[in-house]
Amino acid sequence: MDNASIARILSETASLMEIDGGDSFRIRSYRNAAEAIEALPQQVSDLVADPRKLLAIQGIGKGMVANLQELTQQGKLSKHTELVAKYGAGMLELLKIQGLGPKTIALLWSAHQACSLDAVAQLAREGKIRELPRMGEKHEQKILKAIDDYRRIAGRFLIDDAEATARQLTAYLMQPPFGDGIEKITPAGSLRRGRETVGDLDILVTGPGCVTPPGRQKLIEHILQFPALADVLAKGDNKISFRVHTGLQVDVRLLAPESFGAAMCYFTGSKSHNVALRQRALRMGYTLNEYALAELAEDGTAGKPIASATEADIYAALKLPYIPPEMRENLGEIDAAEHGKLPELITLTDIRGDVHMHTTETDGKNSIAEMADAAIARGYQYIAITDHSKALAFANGLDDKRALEHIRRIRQVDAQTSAEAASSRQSGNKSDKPSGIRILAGIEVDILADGSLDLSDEVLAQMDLVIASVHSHFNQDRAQMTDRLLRALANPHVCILGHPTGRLQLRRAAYPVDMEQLLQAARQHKVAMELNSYPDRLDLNDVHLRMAREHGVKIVINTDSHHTSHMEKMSYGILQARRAWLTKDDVLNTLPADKFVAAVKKGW
Ligand code: DGT
Ligand code: CA
Ligand code: CA
Ligand code: ZN
Repeated sequence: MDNASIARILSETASLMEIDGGDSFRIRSYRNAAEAIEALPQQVSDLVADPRKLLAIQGIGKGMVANLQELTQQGKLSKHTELVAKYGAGMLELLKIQGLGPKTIALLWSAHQACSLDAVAQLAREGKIRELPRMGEKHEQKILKAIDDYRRIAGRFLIDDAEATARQLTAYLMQPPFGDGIEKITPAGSLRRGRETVGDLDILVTGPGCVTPPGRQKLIEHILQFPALADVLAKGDNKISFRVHTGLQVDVRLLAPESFGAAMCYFTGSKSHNVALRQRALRMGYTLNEYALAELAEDGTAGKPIASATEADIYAALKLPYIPPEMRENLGEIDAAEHGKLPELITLTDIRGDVHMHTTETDGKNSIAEMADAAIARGYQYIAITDHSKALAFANGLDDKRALEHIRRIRQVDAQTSAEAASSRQSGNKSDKPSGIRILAGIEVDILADGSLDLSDEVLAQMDLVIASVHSHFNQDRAQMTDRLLRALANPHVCILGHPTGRLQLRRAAYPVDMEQLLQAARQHKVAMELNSYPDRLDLNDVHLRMAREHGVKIVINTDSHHTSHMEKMSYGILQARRAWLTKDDVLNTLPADKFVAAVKKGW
């Protein structure tokens, strides 16, 4: 069982204990342990053998060790199982509703024995929630809306969660002796297309072990032992579908190597790209299915196979260049391919710097120097440190005075790393690791409710880079929010609009805003739009990114890292950029440091 699953079960147990009226001290010990494990770099399963190592982790007390041993050995926790049996799985779903905490749920349970989404929605519609202590009509409406929102997104997963499961399964299958019969394991479906969330995971496996029925049966038996597997949904001759502990469904298909390309093409989708591709095949006298592109026989069936082993073979036989998976949405890509007009999509290696990140000075977990080292390890030429401003009090945001002190410190660390790099060059250091990095002194300044900024213009003027972001008053209407953002864009110090629509995936919808007007203003004032790569955000999304590009507005792809490990999230931003057909030229942080600073500061 991985850390994320362990943390989830502990946190669910804490909430269920709270609903159950449990002891607050014990409840807290479960919550603390869940938080500690979520942030833990090592796997709990590697530590359980030695309780001292567990106890050394802050947040894990004596009472928790036995629980962790039970979780890693049994894959479940009896306290959790017992409470889920008492209240039902519907209770766990209720806990996921925005604004419904354990306290309110406990109230709904004691007054009405409500323990499912349906039951609570029903109570709200009947006006029975407003009658409860400390509740009102407003609460009732909010709960109804939150249940609606939840139902819309339920069953989808963040892209990094899906990818983590894909990696785990791949690593498991690749181990000998089974791994010997496997040549390739690839995710297909929405994950391969880089969609911002994933409904279910489609995994394609090929190799000599997938050719004969007995070989496939052995592999399927082996998959049944996958440690993250929770329950099996369907099992066939060359396919198995199951759910993992997080609730994500996984469809695994075992394929003969000669039809692997056709299967990749079919199961990568999207469905509408497939349909368009099949129509093209038919016009050319071919038929296309998950096994092959084949000649169309007189009777309409598949005749002699034309191409099937690789996707490139299939596209080539259809007289098309290879179309990258991120573009396969039937949004003009086949036409562009036919006319040789496929753009050269941006790649991760085009990125030369990450210019939105936080440090321990506000709500980050690492120092300036640690962030810089992590960026050097990624081969970046520059970063910008952009901590929060004071309106974000819970994040310990900076006022004018602290902001100035902070940029002084950033510049000091910058001077130090430059000096170290120079002396290492002089001493003829021939190591492969690039040393030295430009550390820009920036800020992520809050856009206040009226569109003014949280720090004075004098202070903002001293920054190498200013990101302006909304972190409060999300409930303004469209006109108000648009005016607010337009006012922020008009401030001459603002270089980038941070996470421009404020959505939190699977949790909070984007605030309403006139994107058309926003992009026109961005173009006029030369303010770049951020593509925030954090999987919860991915903001701007692919549709808005494409709009931005059409408006001639430049993009900056950032991670908004609050920890050195977050820098790797850049890849998810790149996927969205590719889905929007962006090239290197559309993205400012593909520029070398000097050019980037000039562009972001003085305009592009
Ligand atoms: P998801 O799972 O909702 O995030 O989205 P996908 O795209 O992964 O959809 P999924 O898992 O239902 O199917 C995977 C791929 O299989 C899909 O992208 C295209 C292909 N596919 C599935 N059903 C059909 C179909 O009825 N017709 C065609 N042409 N392709 C299909
Ligand atoms: Ca899928
Ligand atoms: Ca599927
Ligand atoms: Zn930020």
